[in-house]
Amino acid sequence: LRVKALLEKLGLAEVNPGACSGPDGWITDPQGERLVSYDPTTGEAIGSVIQATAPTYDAIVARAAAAFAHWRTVPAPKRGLLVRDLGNALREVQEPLGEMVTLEMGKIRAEGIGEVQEMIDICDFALGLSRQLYGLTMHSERPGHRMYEQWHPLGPIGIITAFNFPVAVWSWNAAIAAVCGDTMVWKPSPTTPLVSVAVQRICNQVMADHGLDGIFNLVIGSNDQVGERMLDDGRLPLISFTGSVRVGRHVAQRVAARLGKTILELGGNNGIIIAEDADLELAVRAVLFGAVGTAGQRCTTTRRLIVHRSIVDEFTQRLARAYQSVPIGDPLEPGTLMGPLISEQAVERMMQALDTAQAEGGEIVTGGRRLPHLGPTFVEPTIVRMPRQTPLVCEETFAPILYVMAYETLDEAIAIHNGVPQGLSSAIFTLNLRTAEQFLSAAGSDCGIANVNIGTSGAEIGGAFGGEKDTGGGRESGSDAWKAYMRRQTTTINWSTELPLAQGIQFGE
Ligand code: UN1
Repeated sequence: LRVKALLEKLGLAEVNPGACSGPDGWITDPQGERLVSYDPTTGEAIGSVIQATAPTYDAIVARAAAAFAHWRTVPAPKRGLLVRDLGNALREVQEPLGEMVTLEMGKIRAEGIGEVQEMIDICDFALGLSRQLYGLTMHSERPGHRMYEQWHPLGPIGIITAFNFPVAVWSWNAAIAAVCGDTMVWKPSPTTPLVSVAVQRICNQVMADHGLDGIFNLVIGSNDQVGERMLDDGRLPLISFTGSVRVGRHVAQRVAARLGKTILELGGNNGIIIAEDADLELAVRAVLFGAVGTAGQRCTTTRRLIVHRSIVDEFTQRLARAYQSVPIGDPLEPGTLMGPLISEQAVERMMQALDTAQAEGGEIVTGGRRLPHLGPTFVEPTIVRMPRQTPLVCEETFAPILYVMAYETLDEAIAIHNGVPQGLSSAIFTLNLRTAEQFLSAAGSDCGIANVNIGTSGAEIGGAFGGEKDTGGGRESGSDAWKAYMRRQTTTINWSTELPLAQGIQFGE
């Protein structure tokens, strides 16, 4: 009953048209295959959509390209108003949309609503940004010349998102891209089609209110019919991809083959160093949120703890007690702190990782079991004490497993910390200024995000979000991440009556 009410509030009650956007209505492919969305908590089907086939994909990109021809000429501050109204529309549905994220993805209600808050925040940010797409002015070496750079819209862009932040990651891209003058085509995760339909419906309304269409477009479809075509589609100068390192590598190569641009947000294997002088109370709380929050399914989830040998036993015990009191269950129930994993396969992968961990000398400190009485997607959050950073610890397993390792010197801790292929988020807990600054120095953390006395997850939208190495190098969201969505043009204007050449070259008389 509750589900029905939720679907009705979001206009999803009769979703079957599903597949694609279009302000003049949804396109249903007669040949499209039905995609069912399941509630990971109960395993029940929530609804289904008809997926797009290649011809519909083509039509949607053509629509985005046609809309771009107009949208790029609208002044950026005016483009900001569209995004302002998108943010306001999201405010109105924050609760039901957040609950829908919870229903379809399984993160707890507070985090579902927090995800929509992240969408609202980025719309506010983008509105301000629409008056701040600054280019630099340079002093020309030639008299009577002026030199500057301007930022132009890039084109229709492709956005491919993952299940774990099914709508917020879209919004980081979409809100910024829209004020930058780009139009876009969104391919959501096949696991979370309904929230994307809900968001597209909101976009359609906001576009219609502004007399616009074709700026925000949704295409739900298979990799074969949609995903791969996006990678090869010369009409999309930029593909922003969030997902695994394995798929990200493929995306990077395919898009690079046509000299397209990518923004890659791939895996993380985020570590926290706990120094001997850390505020342990604070650290326990931060690790708990970082490692157990979202059932360990954030890119920024804390997966590794590197603890000073003198406190590792005590800290691990304190943390284990906190783990044992985590309420696990229905993510829509108030009080629940951990919901299900996204699928039974995810549970399977977690159990395999735990077997490997033990084969590599690890000891399970707490957790490690499935919770079949709650359902096949429920597990205990797990702490594994590792003798060292084994090959398994260097991998990202998208589940609530935390590996604990001990260190003696800060140099050793940083070496362990940086000794994995990924480089997204990192943190240190210390009250010592020198220790903190060493961690933040050029010889410290090699990640895109480095925190002191805060955990690895839960970044604000105002900063640039992304990471190095296998994480893919992309930056999204705040700071100057907008530049990736525009093309830079360097301009020199000669207002003199002479034609001096740069570098003092004399050519002819
Ligand atoms: C992700 O897991 O894909 O910093 C993104 C965080 C969130 C975003 C996570 N703001 O944890």
